[in-house]
Order: sequence, then structure tokens, then C-alpha cells
Amino acid sequence: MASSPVDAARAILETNWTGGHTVPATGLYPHQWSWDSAFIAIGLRRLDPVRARTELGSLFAAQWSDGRLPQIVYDPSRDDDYAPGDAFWRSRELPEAGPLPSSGLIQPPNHAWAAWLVHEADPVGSEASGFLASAYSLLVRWHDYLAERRRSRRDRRLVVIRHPWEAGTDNSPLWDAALARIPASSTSIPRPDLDHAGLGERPGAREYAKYYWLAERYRAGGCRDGGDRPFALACPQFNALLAVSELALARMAEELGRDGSEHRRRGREIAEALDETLWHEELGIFTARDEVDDELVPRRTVNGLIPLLLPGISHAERLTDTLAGPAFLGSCRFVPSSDASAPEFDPALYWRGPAWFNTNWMLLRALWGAGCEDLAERLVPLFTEVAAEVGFPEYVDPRDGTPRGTRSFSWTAALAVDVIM
Ligand code: 9WN
Repeated sequence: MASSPVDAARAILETNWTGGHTVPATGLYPHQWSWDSAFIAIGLRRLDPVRARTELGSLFAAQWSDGRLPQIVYDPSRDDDYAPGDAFWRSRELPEAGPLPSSGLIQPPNHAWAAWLVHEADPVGSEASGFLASAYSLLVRWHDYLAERRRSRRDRRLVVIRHPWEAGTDNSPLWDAALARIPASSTSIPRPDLDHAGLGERPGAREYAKYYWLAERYRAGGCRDGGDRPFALACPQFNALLAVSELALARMAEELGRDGSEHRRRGREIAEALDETLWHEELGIFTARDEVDDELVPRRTVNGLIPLLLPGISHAERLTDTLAGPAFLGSCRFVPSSDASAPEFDPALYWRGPAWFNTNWMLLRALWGAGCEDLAERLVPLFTEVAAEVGFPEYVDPRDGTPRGTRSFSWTAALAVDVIM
């Protein structure tokens, strides 16, 4: 008898589990990734809340003394299997680095949101194990790092990313113009990733040469955050997740008998800043603002829809129309990562068109929360049917669900579990 989608997803999460954390996929991604672990924990909480807490706890154990949660926590035994690896970052030589080998970059702050959901799934176990209290104080330090060291110079309420990898949406058209100003690294760049995914489904050599130049430059500065910032953009997805996570911190604080009002204030402030600084009236969507030329990037991408997660966000109606319109669900079955009506749209190429499960999951929750049942119902089959049918891929063609990227991808499996259960 064929196994159910939940059994199939559970089997993937078992295979990708190392004993302390879940790799995004064996082969392509053999280490622990920051925002992946948060999405994975959200799914795991339905199956095994203890393991969900362990998943987050193993990422938290890599926190730097400045509060940052690193993009990647490396498994040194797999250092040749992914680039750039531990040998590139040499994080242990940096005074502020955490106790585990890690990347110096960061990823979107979905962790407090995940920690709250994991707590809610098993409040008794969470309190008894001390998870809630320790996660709360550590996550406050993570948000303080963002607010202090990554503050936007244009709008102090927002934070900036310093590398496309930090967005989580690496080759999104949002970063094209900023990357055009960045020189190419002269280092010879290993590409073990291309053993595991098609050439037309991953960023090209030109992008990698710029990704490396930026990473080398950040590393040369000891991964400190002062000084010049050749690449600095306020991303609407990154900032919306920070606001969602501030609201989660408020609930954690209150559950611990403390005052959550400061977190709520910060969440509201970020939402106001999204409205005042990142809204593109003509395009009807939030977008990134480039701090180097102080321009809004004129591109419709899924990043600009994620603020729909924030209750009471301004422009919600217009944003929902954009989501339903020709750039997104008007021409695709699932939400593409980038405007399907734009010339740069490519349904197979990573963050330039394919539908990703994490962004579709966030929008599904946002639409449910806003009472937009009709649009939400259109996304449900991605999780309840398509994911299992096509082997839980990293992403799919947004028009027909054809699988792309690597298969047996952990957050795809975890978020399918979350929707089904
Ligand atoms: C660089 C692990 C990560 C995700 C990112 C996704 C991809 C890495 C890469 O894989 O990025 O961080 O090598 O392409 O873009 O969102 O966290 O799954």
C-alpha cells in the first residue's frame, strides 16, 4: 500500500535528521541552515515536539557573542561537500563568533515565530525543559543584534541585509541592480551544488563570483558591521518576519510573566516603516529599498507579499489584488517567487520564478488569517497533494507543479506535515 503523504514526509525528515538537527537535503545542503531549521521545527512540532525543540536548540547553540544567529552551522566532517564551507569562513578565529563553526552571514529572522509555535504545541514540556525561558532570552539578543548592528541608515526602524544569501532568496531580481555594482571575485569557486541540481535551476557563475566577492569582503572586515556597505538593502520579507517574530516574542514574554509591550511596539514600528519606506505605489507591492542609491527596487517578487502576515498591515487589500493578479496567481497555479509577467521570469530558475513551499506556506497562513478563504484554498493542494506526488522537491514550476531543484527537501516535508495535520 502506498504510504500517506504524512508518512512519506516523516520518512524524509528521519533521513535528513542527524541526531541534533535536520539538514535541508542530503547531498546539496549537508549542514544546518538557520531559517530552514525554523521552518522544519514548525513541521516537527506536529510529529515530535521534543525534536522540534532540539532542532531550534542546536541552532541556538551556535549563537555568536554579538547575538547573531548564523546562516549556516557547519558539520566539519562534510566540509568539502558545500561551498563556501567552514574553511572559507574560519569563524573560530573571530572573537565574536559562536562556539560552533559557522558562516558569518545571517538569514531571515523567523526563529521567534517558530519558537512560539513550538512552545504552543507542548507548553508543559516546553516549560519543564526550560525551552521557553532560554529561547526567549537568546532570541531577544538576536533581535538586538539586528536592531543595533543591521539598522537601516535610511529608516532606523528597518534592518538591512548585506548579502543576497541573507535574504534567503539568493538570486531574486530584487538584488540584480545592486549586484551590477559589485565586482567579481577572482577566486576559483568550487560548485559542489551543481552535482545535485540542474545548471538551469541554480545561480550561475557570474552571480557566484559576486556572492564570493561580497562574502570575502565581509570576512576581511572580521564580519563586523561598521564601515562601508557596498551591498545593503532593506528587504520586505526579512523585515516582515522580524515584525512577526517581535509579536511572537511579546507572547513569549507574557507567557513567562513579563511585559511584552516593548516587543509589540517594535512590531508595530516595523509595520509602519514597511508602509512608509518599502511600499511601491505604482506596482502595488512592497519591495526592497537599496541603501546605496536610496531607490526602491521596481520589481514584484514574493518577498513583497510576505508583509500580508502582519495583522492590520496597510495596503492589505491592494496587496491581495496583486497576489491574485497577472504577476502571481492570475497566471500561475501556485505563488511564483517572482513576477510571472515580467521579462526576467524563469519558471525553473531558483528564486526567479519557481514556487517555493516556505513562501507559499507563509502566504497560506496570511490568507487564512485575513479570511481570504478562496485564495487560500488554491494553495492548499501544493501541500496536501503536489508535494508528495513529486517527491517533496525544493521548488516547483509555479504553473503546473513540475518538480525542480533537489528532492526530499526538509522544509517542503515539514510544511506539508503542518498543513495536513
Ligand atoms: C545559500 C538551504 C538554503 C536556503 C536558502 C536557499 C538556498 C543556499 C544555496 O538553500 O541557499 O544559503 O547554496 O543556494 O536559497 O533559502 O536556506 O536550504
